[in-house]
Amino acid sequence: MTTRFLGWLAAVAVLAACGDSSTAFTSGTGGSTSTGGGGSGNTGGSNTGGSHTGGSHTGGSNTGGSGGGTCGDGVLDPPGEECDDGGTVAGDGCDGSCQLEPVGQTCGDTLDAGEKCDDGNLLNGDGCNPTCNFLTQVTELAVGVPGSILTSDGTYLYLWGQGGNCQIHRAAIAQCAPGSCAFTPFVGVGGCAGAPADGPGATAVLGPGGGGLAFGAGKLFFGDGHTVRAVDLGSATLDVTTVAGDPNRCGQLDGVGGAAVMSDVRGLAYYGGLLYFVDANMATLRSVDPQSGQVTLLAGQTPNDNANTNYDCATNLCCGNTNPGAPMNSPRYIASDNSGSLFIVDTNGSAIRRYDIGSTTLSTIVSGVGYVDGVGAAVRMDRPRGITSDGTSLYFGEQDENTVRQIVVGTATTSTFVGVRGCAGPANLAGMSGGDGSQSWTGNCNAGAVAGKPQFAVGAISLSFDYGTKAIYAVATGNRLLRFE
Ligand SMILES: [Ca+2]
Ligand SMILES: [Ca+2]
Ligand SMILES: [Ca+2]
Ligand SMILES: [Ca+2]
Repeated sequence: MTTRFLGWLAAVAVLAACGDSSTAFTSGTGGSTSTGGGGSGNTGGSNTGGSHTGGSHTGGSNTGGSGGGTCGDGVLDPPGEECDDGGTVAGDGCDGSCQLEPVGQTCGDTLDAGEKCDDGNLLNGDGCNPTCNFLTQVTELAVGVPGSILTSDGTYLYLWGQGGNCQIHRAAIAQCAPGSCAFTPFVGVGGCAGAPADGPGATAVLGPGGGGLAFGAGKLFFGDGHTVRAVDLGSATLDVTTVAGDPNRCGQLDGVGGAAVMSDVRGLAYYGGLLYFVDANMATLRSVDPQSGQVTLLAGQTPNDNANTNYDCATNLCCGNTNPGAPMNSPRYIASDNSGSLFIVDTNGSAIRRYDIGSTTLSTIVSGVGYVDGVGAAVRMDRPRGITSDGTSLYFGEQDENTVRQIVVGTATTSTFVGVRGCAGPANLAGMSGGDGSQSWTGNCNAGAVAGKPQFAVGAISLSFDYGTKAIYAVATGNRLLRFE
């Protein structure tokens, strides 16, 4: 491993079951373990020919299990690979051994190789971010996209959740431009009718929720209410199975497959042979072994111990975990560092936490209610949402504040990546092209327009860093698809 910085990856977002100030969405998030490059093994269809990565879209098969994998095949194979951009060229953020190359080491002076920009400072939101890998340029690609939970595999963007008509959709990244990012159904019969049913992707019945998306072990995992389900990417018919949980039971009980019980499955992340997820209602982190179906409680409050089942999810524990001893309040999103750490967004707990898989330790990186940029303990946050990582930093949405913030993990330095806090200007982003000083949108943000800073009145809910395009994609209020680059 080249670095103890974060791994990369992941994604996303969304919100809430109840007690959430927004009513637009109902569900949670998803980490992703997929990365740049190819991923053609992921579909029953064909990859679009063009390579947007410069690397080859050889795709290849997703390797099952926890190990192995081929570096440069465009399929992330953790552990072992922290990234896979579809090639073995170093100096582009992902080296020839598929280890991440930390960014930002020479940021703040002049432009160096590997930097997208360098404006001579370490300030954020001014056209070049403090790790010199984003211009903080914002582009709105589409409005009303079919889903609120986002991830990518380097070739496609995948959407799930609110607005998705009980289907998972996808769009080819290379074909996404403003106004022309076309999503088509990937799996799910659609219509939101009938009980959940497994089977070929075209006929499987999915729920309306959307509790996260994550690639791993040749599958696309998705949270679906009280269950974890998966699309078998190696099957020609994209078969959907239920990995664990019972759609008719709610609560918390470890067990195998359908005997396990969960309440509100959210952020997903795959690492080392296990799929990790948070349960927003139960305020816990759990894992499921995709092979055996074994579900295991890893961290979280203990009152919801494994003796409790059959909770009324409408009234129990939702957003109300006020037990002062509880280590989390309402975790909803995960970003996976592909070297053994999970970064958990505790939305109602106003905290970003870290779970170390090796030592099974849960710790807090930043926490505290408010909105203060700064370092470590000085940082305050509102209600953080979807999260993703570029390998050095975490990026998360402050949906209620209309900003996206950046945490450089090595130093816990937190700053506002894009947006102006509290901006309540027009929701229409048309005409806004970003924060590099060239944007034409001026708006009427009530915080006052700030020269050179993009600002918008939409809250980012779900984020996914795409390694191939070195961009962060986000779904924001109104199912707006944004691109930060
Ligand atoms: Ca690989
Ligand atoms: Ca590379
Ligand atoms: Ca530099
Ligand atoms: Ca700067």
